[in-house]
Formats: sequence, C-alpha cells, structure tokens
Amino acid sequence: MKIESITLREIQMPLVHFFETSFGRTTHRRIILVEVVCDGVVGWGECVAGEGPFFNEEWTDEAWATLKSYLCPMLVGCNINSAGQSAERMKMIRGHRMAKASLENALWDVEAKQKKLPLFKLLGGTRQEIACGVSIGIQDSVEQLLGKIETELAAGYQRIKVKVKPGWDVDVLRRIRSQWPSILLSCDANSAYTLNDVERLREFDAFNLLMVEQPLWSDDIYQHSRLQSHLQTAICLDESIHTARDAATAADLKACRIINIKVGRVGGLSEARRVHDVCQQHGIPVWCGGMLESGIGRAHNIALSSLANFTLPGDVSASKRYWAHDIIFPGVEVSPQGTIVMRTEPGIGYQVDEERIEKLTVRKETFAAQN
Ligand code: OSB
Ligand code: MG
Repeated sequence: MKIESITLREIQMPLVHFFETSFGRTTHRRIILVEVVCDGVVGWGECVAGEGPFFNEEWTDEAWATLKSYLCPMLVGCNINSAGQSAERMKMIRGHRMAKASLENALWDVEAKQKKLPLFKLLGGTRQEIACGVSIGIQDSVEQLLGKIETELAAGYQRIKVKVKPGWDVDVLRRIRSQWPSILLSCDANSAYTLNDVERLREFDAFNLLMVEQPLWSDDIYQHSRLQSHLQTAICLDESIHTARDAATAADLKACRIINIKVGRVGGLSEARRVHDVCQQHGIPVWCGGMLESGIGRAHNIALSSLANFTLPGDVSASKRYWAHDIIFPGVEVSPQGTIVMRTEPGIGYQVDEERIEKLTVRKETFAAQN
C-alpha cells in the first residue's frame, strides 16, 4: 500500500439534540475527516476528538495540528503492507491516539477495498448483526429523560445507558427503575466521583444496573479496583483504557468486570482488536463505545463490534438520533429488534456523500507524496 495522498477536512454539523455529560453539553460537532489514497483506492476515517479537552486531552484544533505537523508528513509517501503497520510508523508520537486512529482506520478501509472484503471480515469479525444500546445524556428535567427512554425502548434498543453526576444520580435511577423494573440499564459518570463518594455509589447497587461506567478519575485504574471491591454493580472502564496493556492491568487488579472499547481512545483498529483479545483471554466482556460520530466513524464502530467478544449491546445507534442528514448512504439504521445488520460491500460498507461533505467543510488540507 503506497500512501499517495492524505486529505484532512474539518466539517461542522449540529446535533439533532444536545448531548450532556458530567463534563459539559455539546450542541454541535467539529469533526475532522481523513481521506487517504493508496494505489488509487480511497479510504475514509474520522477523528473522534471532542470540541474541547474534556473527555480526554484531545480536541479538534489540537488533533488537526498534530495530524498536520506530525502524523500526515510521517505517513505520506510510505509503503506499508497492511493498515495496521501504520501504527508502527506513528509510534514515536506519544499519545494523540484519536488523531492516529483517524489515519489508521482510513487505511483499514483502503486495505479492505483492495482485498474486496467488508472491513468487518478483514478484522476477523464473525457477527452478521450487532446488538445496539443508546447513551442518553443529562436532560433539563427527569421527565424529559423518561420521555427519551420511552422513545428509545419503543424503537427497539436493547440497553439504556444514562449519564450521571453528583446531583443527577440516585433519584434519577430510582425514577427510571420504578417505571421500568427489568430493562437492561446502565449509567456512565465520566469520572465525576471520587473515593469519598463510595457510600453514594453503593446506593447504585439497589437498581440492578448492568454496570456503572468510569465512576472515578480518567487516568486511574488502581483506585477503581478498590472501589469495585465495595460495589456489587460491575464497574466498566472507558476513559482509563488506552492500550491492551491497560486492559490487562485492569483485569489483574480486578478494577472492572466490563470494558468499553472506543477505537479512537485506543489509537486505531489494530490496538482495539488487541484490547478485545486481552479482554477475551481474561473473561471480560466488551462493548463498543461511541463519541457522537458521523456515519464514517459509526461505520468503523459497526465493523469492530462484529468481533466475538463484543457480547454486550454497544453505544452504536442509528444516524437519525444524531444528524438530520448523515454523510453516508444509506444512513445507519437500527432494526425494530435493536440490531444493525452488517453490510457486505468492500471497505466500511457505506458510501461516503462527498458532495455533502464538501458543503460542510470549513477547512481542508492535502498532503501528497513527492513522487
Ligand atoms: O463516555 O461514552 C462516553 C459521548 C461523548 C463522549 C463520551 C461518551 C459519549 C457517549 C455517547 O456516551 C455515545 C454515543 O452515542 O455516541
Ligand atoms: Mg463512557
């Protein structure tokens, strides 16, 4: 695979509904898209960094600068045998995993197209259909949240996850459980608690939750192991897991019983697959997290979710929950049973709407090989 050119674009799109977590509210996205060309074959990737450095350290302008000044110049003109090898080439840059993943994942799309395989098959995925859940943000009122849960359950989603933070937790969970005693329910704190909150977090045990996601610090594994020993509810780590090594550490320390894999957070599809494998070896089920992606990032998430140890419903849901018009054809659709069926076209399996992307583009830069 000769990397002939890389084009970065920033697109801006408003969300259909704001999304609020313990770290803040998002109303519109600023998304970096990566288009790579190898041997005349085009592949697409998406950088899932947020608009500000709140979920983790990465954010749109910073990721753009890192891609532009370091990662694109490092890769353009290279000859690699497989998409996964690009990670080796980018190794000397520390961190910046979301920026790296956007490039590596675009190359996976190319490799799959060159091999005339759907991406999920190239990754070794075995599922023809994946189970979908939804992540519902903090709302202006509990009534508004209950209304949203009702809508998503009616649409068929198999698991509801709600965002929590101090002041929006136990009472909210109690209201949900009194209305729906037996749905698959989980919550995500995005690091909003500390070990001083153990008694508060123990109250969550009353609600038969599938998991509580990332209750403590985003850079911690060890303190989660102390917390887990005080909780009946399974802890799921999200922010804390950057590598397969982190997943092994979390397993050894018994810091969690479930792991959320986000392709961007771990630096690309090859590391995501290694995290998956380590979890499988340790008997830890995984599910695919979301970062309010456009259709391109969503397609990569769908492909990843086809691997065998993705046994829990992911945060991978229909395009229309986020966008009035997505940038792929067709938009991602979810069946009345709450599943997404794998597409069989080569590559990410969805057609990229280049015309629409051009209209949404606010900046663009191309890196071309010298010869
Ligand atoms: O922690 O899973 C998270 C969105 C942005 C940042 C962090 C998270 C989320 C979500 C939304 O929960 C998942 C989605 O619907 O894309
Ligand atoms: Mg999370």
